[in-house]
Amino acid sequence: MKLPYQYSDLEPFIDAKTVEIHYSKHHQTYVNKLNEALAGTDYAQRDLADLLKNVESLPENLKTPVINNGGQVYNHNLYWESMSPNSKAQPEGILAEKINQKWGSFDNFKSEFSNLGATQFGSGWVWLSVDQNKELVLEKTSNADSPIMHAKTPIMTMDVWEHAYYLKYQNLRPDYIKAFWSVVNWSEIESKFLQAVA
Ligand code: MN3
Repeated sequence: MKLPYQYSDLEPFIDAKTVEIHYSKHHQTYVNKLNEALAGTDYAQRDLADLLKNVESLPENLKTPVINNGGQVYNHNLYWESMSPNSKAQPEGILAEKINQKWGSFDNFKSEFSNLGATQFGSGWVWLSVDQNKELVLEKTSNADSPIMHAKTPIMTMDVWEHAYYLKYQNLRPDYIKAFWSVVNWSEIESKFLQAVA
């Protein structure tokens, strides 16, 4: 996917150099490796979300490359869409109501999401997803794993791999997590929520 903003647009919260290397090197490498793995197969033109939802039905030799590289392409696409230079402080409408119902308040939701990020051991992701009962769920996953592979529809994610924050925040992952809230793209997440429950 094309990055929906310029490298420097998330400054000072996420610095330009980090976004540049993250998008043009890390993310691009996953795209290249996925394309290499699928080249010449019947799966090359399939929708990525569809491949990941049905990853268990793939031929054995494609499962690992699709889980690792396809998972990371999907996860990064959602990560870039989860942020915006035009962030508003909180969600509105039905999503806001559902968050309040489930977690009591937006602040509780925020602190639970942040805590999942701070406690993820090693590389991984934090997710807000819609499950099969159309309920909101918060969870963390390791490496390239993604709720899309487990019958859920992710609507928001935060990358907690070190490459997402190390240049600016070094070992201080909690500072990166705190900064992330200043760039969350709530309008986009609201619209993904409405699609997921429609
Ligand atoms: Mn990453």
